[in-house]
Amino acid sequence: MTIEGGVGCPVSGITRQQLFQESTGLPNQKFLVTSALPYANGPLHLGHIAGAYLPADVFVRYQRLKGNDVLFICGSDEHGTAITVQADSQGVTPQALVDRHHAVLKKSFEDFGIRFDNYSRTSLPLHHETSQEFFLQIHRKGVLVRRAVKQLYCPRCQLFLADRLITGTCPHCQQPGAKGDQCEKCGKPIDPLEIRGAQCVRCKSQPEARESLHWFFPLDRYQERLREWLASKPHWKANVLNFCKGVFESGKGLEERCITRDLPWGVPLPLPDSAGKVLYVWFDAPIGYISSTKEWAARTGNPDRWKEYWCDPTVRLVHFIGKDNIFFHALLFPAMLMEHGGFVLPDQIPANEFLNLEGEKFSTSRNYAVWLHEYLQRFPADALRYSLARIAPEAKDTDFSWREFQGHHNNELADILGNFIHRSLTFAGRYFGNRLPVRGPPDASDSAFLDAMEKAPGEMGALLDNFQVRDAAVRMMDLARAGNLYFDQQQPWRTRRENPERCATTLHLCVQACRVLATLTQPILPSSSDALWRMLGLPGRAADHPWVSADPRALPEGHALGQPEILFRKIEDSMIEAEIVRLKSMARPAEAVASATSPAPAVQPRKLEVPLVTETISYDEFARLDLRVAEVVAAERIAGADKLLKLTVRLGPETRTIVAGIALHYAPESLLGRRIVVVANLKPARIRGVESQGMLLAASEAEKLALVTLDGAIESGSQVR
Ligand code: B3M
Ligand code: ZN
Repeated sequence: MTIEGGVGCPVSGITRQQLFQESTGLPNQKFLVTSALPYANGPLHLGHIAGAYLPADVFVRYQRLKGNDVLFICGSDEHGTAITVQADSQGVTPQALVDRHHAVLKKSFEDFGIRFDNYSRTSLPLHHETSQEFFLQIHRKGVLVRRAVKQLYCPRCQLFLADRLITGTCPHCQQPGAKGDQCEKCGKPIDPLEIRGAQCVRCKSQPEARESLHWFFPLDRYQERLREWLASKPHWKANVLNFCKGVFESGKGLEERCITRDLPWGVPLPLPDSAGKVLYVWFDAPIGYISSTKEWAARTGNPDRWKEYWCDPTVRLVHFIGKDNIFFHALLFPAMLMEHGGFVLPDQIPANEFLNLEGEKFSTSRNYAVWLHEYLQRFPADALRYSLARIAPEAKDTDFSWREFQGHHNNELADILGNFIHRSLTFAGRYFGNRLPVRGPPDASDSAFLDAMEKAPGEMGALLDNFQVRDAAVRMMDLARAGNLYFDQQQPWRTRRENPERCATTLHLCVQACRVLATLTQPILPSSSDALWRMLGLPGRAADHPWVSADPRALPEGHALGQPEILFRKIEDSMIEAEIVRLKSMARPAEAVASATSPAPAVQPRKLEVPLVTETISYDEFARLDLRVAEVVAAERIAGADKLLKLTVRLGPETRTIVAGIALHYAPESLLGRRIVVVANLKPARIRGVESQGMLLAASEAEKLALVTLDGAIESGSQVR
């Protein structure tokens, strides 16, 4: 059969893959693509997106257009000490914490156009079973070693203390308030048993050293196998190969790893006498790729189908990660897979370097970040997809700046790509009855433009095959740039009168170039590609047509075009300035974060400027105020009001909406689950069109503001006196 790329081809009876395959004549390659499972203890920021998610999504979309069979897998990583510590500090259960964050993560991926085939979570029973089976399989082979490990135990909390639950004086630099994993002052790793005057972070009591039995995975024994295996991957990225080489050659090389923990949260160790023990999070998390695939298979009606990806040696397994996860994906997980047997090993690990933000590192603890879900409330996904593609940290750390983002959008997406499409389609609309004009014999510049159109898909595709999203974005834009140049040189506005046949040829080629661009924009700018497809008057979506259909002959002469629209509206300076102000004002200074764990630094005495206390009132007058404990269950910004947040709070059985002027001081998601104090019997008031049913209490001093919260877990709805 033949495929006419431009005019929507009905996909009936045969699968899209078969159709693509016949049209490309290429063998169908199977890919299993994974993106690192984000920890479900916070939202996603642009650094995460640039590292492990956008590059993966672009790759997947492109491979599908090539007719390859791709399964794209991810999910939330819901275990680990960070999650238990955070849940503890917020007075919620780990499950409640991860439930809340999982929902936010899943939604922001969807809104950003990251199309996983399955987005799972590691707290699911299916994942627990899968990880336990995996553990047991290697345990049965007798390779795991059991050893007694000395650890700090808090008798009061009845808990073996994770490193971060221990505080004391750094044994290296005597800095007080150091945590049991690493000293923030001297940066040296701390052995928790060596920390001076150790205290339990939760209850401040003194922990004692106790022995606990743990299982170790003998990673040291895999050094040679891993080295040989990696030697067969000379084409891998230098950061991955160099990292592994560094590990092999440093000190003792690979060492055995403890793969169990004493924690109340995680995958329970499936062995007798193991109460209170769970699998180490980095043991179960990569198995999450397998359990997410199983969940997909079950959901799509064939529970065994996961094996078609994990157990078929011709499948190419590709792990998209950030550079901080190289050890686990290039060494630990492959060794686990080798030991288990029966699974494919990674075929590629295109690890990315880090993205910085306006010249500084992203910092969740300082709230110095651009959060994806907040970005999406103000700007379109494609604008960010393009800008992040253009600065993808492929070979070195790169920097996101709002001004550069604006430049990418206004000067490239709007002025080059959007402009070319708009001028071509409106011209054809106005002077050719909104139909594709007839093409006459090509002259030299037509041929050069035709040549550029023919070459672009192959060149951009080769870059994408090679994980070079950055250059691929440039290559895509180059075709639009060439289009503008061609349009300017041909001057169709002149030839329209002087040489109508020439004018028709010019517009024919420009519209065909728009059709080519509809395919080329699919991986990086999926919604813009869909919009362009409609403007071309084509049914369905560009995604339903193979990469090879991007051809300057795809549209038949006379083809009826759709309605042209503006694809990219300019982003105003004021929008960008507001973002820069927001970023700076939401960030906490580094000292404030450090001092949260260490004793307060000596502060300069300064003049107090507190307002005078107002006149005395009687107790009865005070008692008229009905103050209540409220739990924040939702929080969002109010469009057009920079300072306001709309909170949904629970007061016992009742739910209320409260509008509060705290947006400059609190990120909405940082409020979820917090217990605050509200005036419950205040007359409702309309603020920016929203009815505010109460008022929250907060302390303020000059520019600062702090919410009144509770020093203990009191039920919402309780009275405050
Ligand atoms: N959750 C770490 C991270 O987000 C970890 C990745 C797991 S991938 C199996 O950086
Ligand atoms: Zn304790």
